[in-house]
Amino acid sequence: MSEFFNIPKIQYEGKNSTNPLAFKYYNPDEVIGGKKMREQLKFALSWWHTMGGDGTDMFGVGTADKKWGGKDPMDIARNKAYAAFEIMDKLSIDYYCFHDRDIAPEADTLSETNKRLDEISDILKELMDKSGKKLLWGTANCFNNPRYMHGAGTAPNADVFAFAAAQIKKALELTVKLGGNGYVFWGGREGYETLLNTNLGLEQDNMARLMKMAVEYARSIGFKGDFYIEPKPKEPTKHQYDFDTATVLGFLRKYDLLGDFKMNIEANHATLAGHTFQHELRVARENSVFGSIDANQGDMLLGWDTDQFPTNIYDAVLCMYEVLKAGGFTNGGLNFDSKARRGSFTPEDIFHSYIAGMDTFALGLRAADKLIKDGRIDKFVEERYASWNTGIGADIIAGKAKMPELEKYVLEKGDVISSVSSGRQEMLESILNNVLFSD
Ligand code: XUL
Ligand code: CO
Repeated sequence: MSEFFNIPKIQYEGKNSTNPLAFKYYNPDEVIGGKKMREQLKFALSWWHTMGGDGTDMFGVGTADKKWGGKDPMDIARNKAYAAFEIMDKLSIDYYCFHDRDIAPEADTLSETNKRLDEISDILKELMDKSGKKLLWGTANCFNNPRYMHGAGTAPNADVFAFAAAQIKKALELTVKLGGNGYVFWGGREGYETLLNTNLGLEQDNMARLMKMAVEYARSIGFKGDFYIEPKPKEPTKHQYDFDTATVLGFLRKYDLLGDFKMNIEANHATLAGHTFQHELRVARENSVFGSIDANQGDMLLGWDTDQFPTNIYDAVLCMYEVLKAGGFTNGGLNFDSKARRGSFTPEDIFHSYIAGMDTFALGLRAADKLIKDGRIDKFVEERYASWNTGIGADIIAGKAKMPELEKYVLEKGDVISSVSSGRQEMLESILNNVLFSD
């Protein structure tokens, strides 16, 4: 098969290189923090943006040709597969992620749609066997088709729920067939526009029912990986039930789903929820539900889900700090749920975009490893909480000091203001800069 891109395999040339088609920081086989960079970062290509996204927006048609030389929808779907594996090979990306409808277009009936998926997944399997590339996670697109206008698992109509379940069943089979270690639920239209027409309690119960069915079926066909929920507060609906990590944790606890589900944290979704990317990762880590990451970034001045390739170094450093502190990825990885800007429409822009994103996270990993080895920030935090290790703090934790004992303690001690020390935020920010910009 002839090549789709007149671009050589991208090489690591180091930070002094000025070659735009070279990595400056991502050196896949270099060991950082005890593992090869490719294993620490586990980069994945997103099929929807990279292979399908042509720049269409609310104000205009696409600007990029994503037909890949195909003449009809299935021809395009086949070519997408070959082009995707060429991109992954040339960029040293080891994983990919897809929605069912990204890899094969929906036909008039479910059985015909499923046949199309069988055909394309056979091609994917063959390409994977040849290249060693892997599926990070699969998912079902239950938000695009008009039948899902009021939701899928949270639809007011049981027929729509049934259709979503049938679609997800097939997506799970595809994920297992392709050896995926993850399956994502992103609730595209699982939310509401107005409470005036919404039975919020039933909708959430049903969403949990759908997830339980998915777990039961997937485990019965041999799926050993993780299920992920990808929190997002809004867009396309006004309110999405999977608002943020804390909200999803409450949902998982209520419906007893914690054993099977972890979080797929997306940077732009975090900021839409009014949080930093690091906040979402930290909440997930502290609650043992850190799973996978959709890497991208938003634009604070725009305020919607712009899905830009990540270039913000601070965010990448603090993200990789959380990942390393969580013990690294297990089944998860870093999926670029990112798209080149509408004006960056040439095939070469795909490469520039991924190089920008991958180098940003490579720098993030390098700096996060330095930050942990430097130890000043971790030591500061440890010392800040030292009063919990001995004396009254240890007694509170051990359950030995309750309100009467604490009252006695304070009556004897007097005011405690002298125990309070500075938070030293500026000093810590300065240490972060020092670690980042020293050699
Ligand atoms: C949408 C989004 C999705 C999920 C997968 O904002 O992030 O692409 O990642 O359904
Ligand atoms: Co996403």
